[in-house]
Amino acid sequence: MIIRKFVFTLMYCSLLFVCKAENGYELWLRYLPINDKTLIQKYRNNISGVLIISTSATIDIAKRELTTALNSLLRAQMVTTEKLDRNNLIVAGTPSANSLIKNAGLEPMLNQLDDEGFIIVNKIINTKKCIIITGNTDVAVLYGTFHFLRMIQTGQSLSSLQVVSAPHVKLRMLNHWDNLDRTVERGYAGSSIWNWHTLPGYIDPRYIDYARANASIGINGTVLTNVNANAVFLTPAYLQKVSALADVFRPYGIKVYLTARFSAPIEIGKLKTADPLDPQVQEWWKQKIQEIYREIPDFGGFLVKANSEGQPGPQDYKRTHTDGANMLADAIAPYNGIVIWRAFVYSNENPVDRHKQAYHDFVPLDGQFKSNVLLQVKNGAIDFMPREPFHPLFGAMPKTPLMMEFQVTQEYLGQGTTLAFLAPLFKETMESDTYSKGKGSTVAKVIDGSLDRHVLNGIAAVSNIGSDINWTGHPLSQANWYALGRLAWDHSLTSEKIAEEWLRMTFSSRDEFLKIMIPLMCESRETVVQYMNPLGLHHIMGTSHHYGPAPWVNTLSRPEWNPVYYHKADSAGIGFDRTATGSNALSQYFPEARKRWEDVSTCEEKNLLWFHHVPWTFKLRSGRTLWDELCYNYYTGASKVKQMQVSWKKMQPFVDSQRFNQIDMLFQVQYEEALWWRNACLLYFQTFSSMPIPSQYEKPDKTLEYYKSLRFPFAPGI
Ligand code: BDP
Repeated sequence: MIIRKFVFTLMYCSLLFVCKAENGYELWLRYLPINDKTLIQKYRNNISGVLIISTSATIDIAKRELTTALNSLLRAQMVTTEKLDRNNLIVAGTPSANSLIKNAGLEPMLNQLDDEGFIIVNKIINTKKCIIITGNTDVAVLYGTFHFLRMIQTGQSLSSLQVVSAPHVKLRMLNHWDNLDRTVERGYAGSSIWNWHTLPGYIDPRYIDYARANASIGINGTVLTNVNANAVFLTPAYLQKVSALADVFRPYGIKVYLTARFSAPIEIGKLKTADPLDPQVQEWWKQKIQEIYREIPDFGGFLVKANSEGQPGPQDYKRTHTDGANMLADAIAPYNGIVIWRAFVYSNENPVDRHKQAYHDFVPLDGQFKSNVLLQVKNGAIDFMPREPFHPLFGAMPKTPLMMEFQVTQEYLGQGTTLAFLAPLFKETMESDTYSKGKGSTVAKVIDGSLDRHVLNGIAAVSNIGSDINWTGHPLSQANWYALGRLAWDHSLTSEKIAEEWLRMTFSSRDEFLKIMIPLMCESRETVVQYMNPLGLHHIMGTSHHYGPAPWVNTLSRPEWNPVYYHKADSAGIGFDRTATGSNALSQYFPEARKRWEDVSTCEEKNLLWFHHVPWTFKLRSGRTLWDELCYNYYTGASKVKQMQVSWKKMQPFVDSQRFNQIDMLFQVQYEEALWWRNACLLYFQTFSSMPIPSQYEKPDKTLEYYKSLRFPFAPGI
């Protein structure tokens, strides 16, 4: 008994030791000492030190990362050397900088890699066992270094190493919707991390940590500024600030991009017009771009939101999107810069179903864009909803490289108080079959360029990063930043694998923890769909801030600004008829793709109300009526949040108290919000269905009037 007590106390103390308070700043790069004695010994037997010949700032970063990480993970002092004087060294570098690597017989493998892919192998060189981390460029070596450290952080074996890894897409980017005044549009993690006022003189160490975190997951581009752009960012004083950031990011393989406000020639250039066909305007952009490249020689290019939601653009001058994009593309081409033109275009003057507008505008332009233009398309045709069918533009513009735009910040998925692990959402879109070139023409193949042989290709996501100490506000939302990078590198990774990696590195590798947390993370987004927007409902969030439910709003001046436009509930039923009898948005999909949605009786139920207006008494596959199924989803979704909360409480022994408590409280907030969504939506839709909430469910404790009266004038992110 006494012995048992003693053992228990020892275990408890060791857990306490592991679980020292953490604020989340370290992200997935904590490098805590490995606790498992056998494992640590195995690693120590395989690693004696680091052999890296310093040749560049990037290689120095790899060296620092390897030594500090290994010293900490293995509780050892790593030898650093430039000579192969012992067994079990990590030999890292490019073949051109290190003759040991050059002569290691890796050319055939290296020749198959681009300039970012890497190789990690065991080798015997001059009778010495070693592990080689290499690639064709310094940044490839850095990516390999982070991969190698991830292997150790996640407990993988280092014998028989045969890692050959290259990114699936070229541009792997974050889009910051950050403003001059440090507010962040749709940001829920504090203010912008870019402190424009103190740049370029003061380099906040956070900029370096940001670059390091991004490099660790392969992100190689960052758009620093909001798509609702401000021309001031293109003035000399701000270009110097941007240049200072570019200097910090460069050794980490990250290029900076800016959003270009189309009317900048008028606003900061004092011209009378921004007409893309006006020679003075063209000259103005040429000069501006020259100035940018003088400051930032490896500037990536521009991201442009034009003629959408009130932003200026070429259509203001009766020109097309191609006129606008190509004018910038021509001006930036001499510097190898690119133009990323957004397809998120809808006009509040256009009465056509918003779902159809981008396709209408852009498909006729296929083949007319310059070769350094990409079209950035949101994953769905409406707007980053908790669930959307894939955008019909994917597959419909084979002559234009289409870049994916996801949203990592959770504007429509509960914002800063909700766990919604987004890898399953990203995967769902990427794995959707467009049938554009027959079966298997997945969105992933459109995006990675393999379907239509585009060399330029990419994935971007609206960032969720802010000045909060843990970067993302909700500690578990860090996983979405991580997932974006990992999937952009390799879209074949499963959500479970990504969740597991992230959880092991960010929290704990204990089986008891992972067994609960991997499924919990992976099911979390579906849970959010269930209690917010089940069965294909969409855009019924609160007006402007998009926080909480407001399906009743019908007073805004344009129809498509009102949630009632999207759910169309009436006494007959609910849902948006996008079939031939309605807006016929379905006709924009290839016939094989639309088959799964066309017929109300066979339509995938998760998208039913996206495409059909369905009677309340319609029978679903479960045998329930549509109304009962709606109730079932709202109640099940909310109760799943409760279950997540209960499961999280059991994770206390494996997590430090600071992060444990924060997440614990956030689950309580999420639960209350889930009840709010459930009650408000059902009470409102009930005014149309006139059907009772099935008796097994507890009744909403507040009235519809109460929910309608709630106001959030200071909700973040507006
Ligand atoms: C919407 C956001 C808005 C953005 C817009 C966009 O509410 O703030 O400006 O997307 O992507 O979802 O341009």
